[in-house]
Amino acid sequence: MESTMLDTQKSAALWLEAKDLMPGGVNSPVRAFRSVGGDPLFFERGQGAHLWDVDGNRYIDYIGAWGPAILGHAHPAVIAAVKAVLDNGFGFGAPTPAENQIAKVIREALPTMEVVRLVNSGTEATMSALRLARAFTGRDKIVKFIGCYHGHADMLLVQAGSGVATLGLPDSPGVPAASVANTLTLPFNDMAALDALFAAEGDAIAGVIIEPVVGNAGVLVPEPGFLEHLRALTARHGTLLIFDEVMTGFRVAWGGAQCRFGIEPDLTCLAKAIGGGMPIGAYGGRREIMDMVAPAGPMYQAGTMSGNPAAVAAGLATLAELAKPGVYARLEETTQQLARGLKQAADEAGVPVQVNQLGAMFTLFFTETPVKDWETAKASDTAKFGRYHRLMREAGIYLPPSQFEANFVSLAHGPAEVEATIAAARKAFKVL
Ligand code: HOZ
Repeated sequence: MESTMLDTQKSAALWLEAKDLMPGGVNSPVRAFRSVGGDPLFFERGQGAHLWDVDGNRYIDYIGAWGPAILGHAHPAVIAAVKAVLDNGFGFGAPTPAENQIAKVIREALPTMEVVRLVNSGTEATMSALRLARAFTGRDKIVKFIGCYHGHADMLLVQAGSGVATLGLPDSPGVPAASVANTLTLPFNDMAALDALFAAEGDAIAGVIIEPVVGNAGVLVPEPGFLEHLRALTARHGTLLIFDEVMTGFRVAWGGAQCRFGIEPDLTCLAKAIGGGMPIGAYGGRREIMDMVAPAGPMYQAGTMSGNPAAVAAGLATLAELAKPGVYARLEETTQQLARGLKQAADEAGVPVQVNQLGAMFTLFFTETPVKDWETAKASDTAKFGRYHRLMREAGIYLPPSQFEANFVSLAHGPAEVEATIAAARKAFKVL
């Protein structure tokens, strides 16, 4: 392992303590750096595109709180909006005007979400959307794609991406066989497999859930026609199409992946960016489907913290910034420059990589073969990724600690950050 030049003594001491206090020392698995080596850093503060660890080292951040920090950390408008509501109390377990406002903004951006229910996380959103698909269709089977991660509800912990894939875990113990008996899986981007499954079981499938641009296997971009075909097939069989836009919503475009690709899902799940860093989630869709949700209808789903004023205020302030003209063109341009620069630096050093990018998300895979699904993603050289991660960390670039996660770029990343990141990568590629 490369020698550590940064002084990270305070992080090291905290890590020692954390390992005794929390499972694996963390509150979410990939944070433990198991697949990249080295000890996790503890952070004190974030500002714009930067993070500072407890030892005072500064990093350019590409995790972005795993997606929510699309404006950069501690954006003044978001801080001010949250401060403004805190004096009035943290939540009342009752309706507030701000909930109407955020539902209107979401519907304006993603018109397929005619009716919106706020929840507290992406996991809650996907879990509820699938219950709703089952309630609406009266069918039990659901379909997910291999390498997609939709949170940690029992029925979805099957061939999942993100931390499950990073740690190479089998389908999780504690999930009863009965909970996943109706979960069918398919390879992403494989139209023939999709056709075969629907020919055999289409009329028994309640819903298909998909990350329209996958972030949780690293970034996988849908091949032309794949999402269109999925839409047509699900419509023909009366199966609901659920877009998990927890990562892509308000990130790859103002209207998310569905707007970018011109596809109308029946239900959509959101989280991350719509809370600007506060815990939030949402699911929504066609009125006739959402009318099944209690108390409008019989499908039960509830939450004490749902729509809490601080999260909604942070979300509204974030969305107001994202609604400004030119924002998405800027995000795209910055991310493309970064992706191109990293690829060029790797090519110059003779290191085979693939860089998948769409909107403000990208992944650099250490493999010669184009990456289009989980099979091709997992062929990446994860040991090399680990070395790259450590070298970049030493150079002050903080990347997601897994080959199978997306890098998130924010509006606070500019030419200086792009240049510094490519320069660090150029040095890293030379010694890999
Ligand atoms: N599973 C999340 C990323 N895909 C990680 C969340 C976290 O550790 O905060």
